[in-house]
Amino acid sequence: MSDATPTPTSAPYVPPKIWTWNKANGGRFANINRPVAGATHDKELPRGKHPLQLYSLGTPNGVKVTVMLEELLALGHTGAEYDAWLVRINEGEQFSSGFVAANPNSKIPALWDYSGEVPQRVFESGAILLYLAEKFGAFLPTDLATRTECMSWLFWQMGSAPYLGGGFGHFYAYAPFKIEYAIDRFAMEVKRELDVLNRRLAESRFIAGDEYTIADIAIWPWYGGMVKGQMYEGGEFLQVQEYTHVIRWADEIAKRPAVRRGRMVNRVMGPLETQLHERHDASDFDTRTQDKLQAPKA
Ligand SMILES: N[C@@H](CCC(=O)N[C@@H](CS)C(=O)NCC(=O)O)C(=O)O
Repeated sequence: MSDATPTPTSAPYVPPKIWTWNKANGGRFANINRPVAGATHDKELPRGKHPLQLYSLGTPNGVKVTVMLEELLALGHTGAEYDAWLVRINEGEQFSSGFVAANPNSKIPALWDYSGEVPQRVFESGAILLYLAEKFGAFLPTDLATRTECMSWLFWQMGSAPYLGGGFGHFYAYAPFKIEYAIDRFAMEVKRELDVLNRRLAESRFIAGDEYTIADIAIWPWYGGMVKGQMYEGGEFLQVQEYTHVIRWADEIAKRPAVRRGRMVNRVMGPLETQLHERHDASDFDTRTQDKLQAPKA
């Protein structure tokens, strides 16, 4: 801990009249977090040969999109061929002028689609999934009732995951000191969310019904990872083994070849043979044969 890192004191914190930015707040991402938007430096994004250009990182939000693209390719949609470029968010690459043009919110994932007359940017992982599902007519049910169920769960994920990541994950794993109140609040909420999913998956094979959809693709990297004990080292703390239906669903999805490929793309953590930092062609996976791909944890 540096000298600038605040430590908890017994005196209760009283917010000042006007908030000021404490640049050295000691948090894991203090070096990149800031209270203003916009670019910090001029740099264009690289562009490859395919119409779809993805700028991302292998986090749960990034994995949603690479899984979707690999699933589309597995279905035979050759128009879903893509270049995936790595954005190192811990080095502030999301604040380049090129990235901000793709996503004014400066967060991965961001996509440019150059297939039309006018290039289309898409940001927010849920919006990217929906865009690709509509563009290729896949993983989005066509009957109104199931489509609506799928959309409800997709938006549920977009609203709920920040409690898991920004709330529980941040205060349990990343904050410079443990705050019981914050950990309690978010542990309770995440357990409630896991129970919501567990009850749904007790009655349904996939999230929206019998079909695998973008709702599964959105929820799996977050809550599937959580119940498999792969996030924040918080599995035992949250007793994730209780959510047996979520585990059954997570295991089934993890076995899909497209999911196993998609989770490798832009990944910078874990065993080297599970990382494909950039992806420009299907053959990029060849150096890592299927049997070397990380098997889902049992
Ligand atoms: N709601 C956004 C969240 C994206 C997001 O939080 N991305 C994180 C990585 S998972 C990020 O880019 N963080 C960089 C930063 O906050 O500066 C989405 O689903 O696309």
